[in-house]
Amino acid sequence: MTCDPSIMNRIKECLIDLDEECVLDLVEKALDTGCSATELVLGPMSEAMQEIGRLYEEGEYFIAELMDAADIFKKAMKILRPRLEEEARSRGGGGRVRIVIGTVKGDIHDIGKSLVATMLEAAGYEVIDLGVDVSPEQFVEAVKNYKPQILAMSALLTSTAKHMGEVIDLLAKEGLRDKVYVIVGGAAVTPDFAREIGADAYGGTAIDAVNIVKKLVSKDKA
Ligand code: B1M
Repeated sequence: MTCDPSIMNRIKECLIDLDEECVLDLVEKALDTGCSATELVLGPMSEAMQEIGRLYEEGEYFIAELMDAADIFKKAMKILRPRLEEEARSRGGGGRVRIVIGTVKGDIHDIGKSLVATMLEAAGYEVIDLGVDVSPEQFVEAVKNYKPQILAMSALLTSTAKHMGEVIDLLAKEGLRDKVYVIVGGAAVTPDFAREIGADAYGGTAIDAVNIVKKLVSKDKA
């Protein structure tokens, strides 16, 4: 079965229109008719969120609409999560690797970070999710406590992405920088920014994050 592109377009339109019933019905229908959960989340649903962000920038949508959109996205994720996990499991990974993840200080966007956490967990990794608005001190404390192989940070605001660099500096100051790989992502992060702050890798999507972890961990084993 292949996924009908028209159903993907309709999901995007319904999410942009903040029509919850339509999004949830179509997501169920799309799964029943052969769409993969991964392509729905990374395709029409993510594209709709970007468009909603654009409408907000242009003054057509306000915070209330962003919150509604986030609410609908999360409800759709409840339907999609089991399939998303199944699909991530089939891509493989795993094997006693611990990952600490969080959204940086001052930033409460949690949808992308939680999606990355879900995909990593489903791929078989142990994920410790610190949540949102996580300070550099909290990230470093978690590295000390949980001794993860990977520290994953998400940032959606340009004003707060700088805290990722502060976390890396603090890790170095505490003598922990070479004990953990740091991967970064989120709409406010670019590959150049990731290089500038000294991160080990940048992920554009949740799937990238899983692939990066796989690569970093296999480097360790080699
Ligand atoms: Co806000 N917001 N928001 N918002 N919001 C953005 C990010 C914005 C781009 C909208 C816009 O103006 N176009 C803009 C930031 C501008 C900037 O800094 N450049 C913005 C703003 C300005 C704000 C406020 C400041 C608004 C205000 O109060 N005046 C405020 C800030 C609050 C705060 O954090 N302190 C705010 C608030 C909110 C809500 C609370 C209303 C809500 C969030 C609800 C929630 O998360 N629970 C919200 C929303 C919904 C958005 C948009 C519309 C959608 C974000 C989203 O969930 N996308 C967003 C527009 C946009 O991003 N273009 C916007 C879907 C999600 C799947 O994508 O999180 O990017 P994303 O994750 C992707 C990838 O980035 C990647 O994987 C995911 C997909 O595969 N990824 C990683 C993410 N983390 C990763 C980590 C990795 C690897 C990949 O490795 C570790």
